[in-house]
Amino acid sequence: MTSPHPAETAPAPLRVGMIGYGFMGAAHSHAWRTAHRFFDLPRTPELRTLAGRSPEALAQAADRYGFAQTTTRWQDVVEDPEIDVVDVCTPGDTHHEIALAALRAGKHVLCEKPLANSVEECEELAAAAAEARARGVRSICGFSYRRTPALAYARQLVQEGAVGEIRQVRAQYLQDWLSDADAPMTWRLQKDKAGSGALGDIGAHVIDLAQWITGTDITAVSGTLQTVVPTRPAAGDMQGLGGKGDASGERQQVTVDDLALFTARFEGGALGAFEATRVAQGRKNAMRLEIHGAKGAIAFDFERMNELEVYDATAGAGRQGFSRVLTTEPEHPYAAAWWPTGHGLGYEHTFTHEIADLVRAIGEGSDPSPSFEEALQVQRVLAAVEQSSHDASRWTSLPAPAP
Ligand code: 4PW
Repeated sequence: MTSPHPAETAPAPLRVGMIGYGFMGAAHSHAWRTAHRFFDLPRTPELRTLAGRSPEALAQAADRYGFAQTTTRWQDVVEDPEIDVVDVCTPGDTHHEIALAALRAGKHVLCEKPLANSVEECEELAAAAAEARARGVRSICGFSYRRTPALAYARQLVQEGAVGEIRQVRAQYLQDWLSDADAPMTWRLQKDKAGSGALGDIGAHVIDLAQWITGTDITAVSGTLQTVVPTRPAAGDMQGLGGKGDASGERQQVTVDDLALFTARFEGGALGAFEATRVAQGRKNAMRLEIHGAKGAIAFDFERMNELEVYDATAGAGRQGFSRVLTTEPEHPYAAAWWPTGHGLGYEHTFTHEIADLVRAIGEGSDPSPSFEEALQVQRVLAAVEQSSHDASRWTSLPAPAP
């Protein structure tokens, strides 16, 4: 018996148009290229068109990432009948316009986080996604950390009741790439482009995770935002997210927060303490969550992303303590698709899992998560923290010390 010709068995292609080719463009295109090689997917992603503003950089990126063609007009991607999915990897100020046009054109949409720069824009996008869903169009917001095996496992444990009734949430996202006062100005430091600073860029991730893992929404917040370094060199050598600005040159105004702190109430009654900072010297990508319940606790730190700490308060006296679970085993979410037992995964795998789940949802006709509605709820929390931070009456001053 002869085996069938590959063309007869290969799943139909899923043609991808991506807008933006920076950090997220690199992460997403790697994921689009890789997902079907490790996960059984109903469609095979095909990198069709890459859109961006600067023709030279665009051509280089398309070549490096493996896109067949380029355009400097994002509208070309949205209007192209040959494109099935539009992947929005641009700064937040463009998400609303692009994602809305893509949904209306009947394209499935993956939009980077935060979904947009205001609650109003997110409301419109959520309504458009709901309307498009009725036409079989799928949408997802890129809160990629949900697909870290340890965090997906944490959600499973919490939802199974392993920590019992949740009493306290501690969520931190700590980075230090803005600690150097001469790190250069970038779009992430401009309110009109990014919407907010540490709050929306990284705080949004832990807000999403805390709500997703606990299965409860935040209902009230009290917060403070601070811009630690108010001006930055206009230009310089970029390295990763930051780098070294030209200190002799002109400085520009930073219009977002570097540091965001807030407390939160969850609908289940739990209290949360949140921290998002890009000036925490020594912390590179310390995205940390601790959830304490009546029966136990879980703790996670992305700097050790293949581990989850689990505490079982019902264990016998003298045997209690956090146990370190290596989430690299076939029993853990996503892990079986990769390496033999004990071999870890990295940052890029979270995106590959996101794409695999999206392609599966498109194939099955189901709705992937986080939906635009869930992303709208995150935006409501961001807006509430910002509003709260403008209210000076929340601070209680202490009497001046006696001389
Ligand atoms: O989404 C986040 C970003 O915008 C990332 O996961 C890390 O922090 C890296 O860049 C910023």
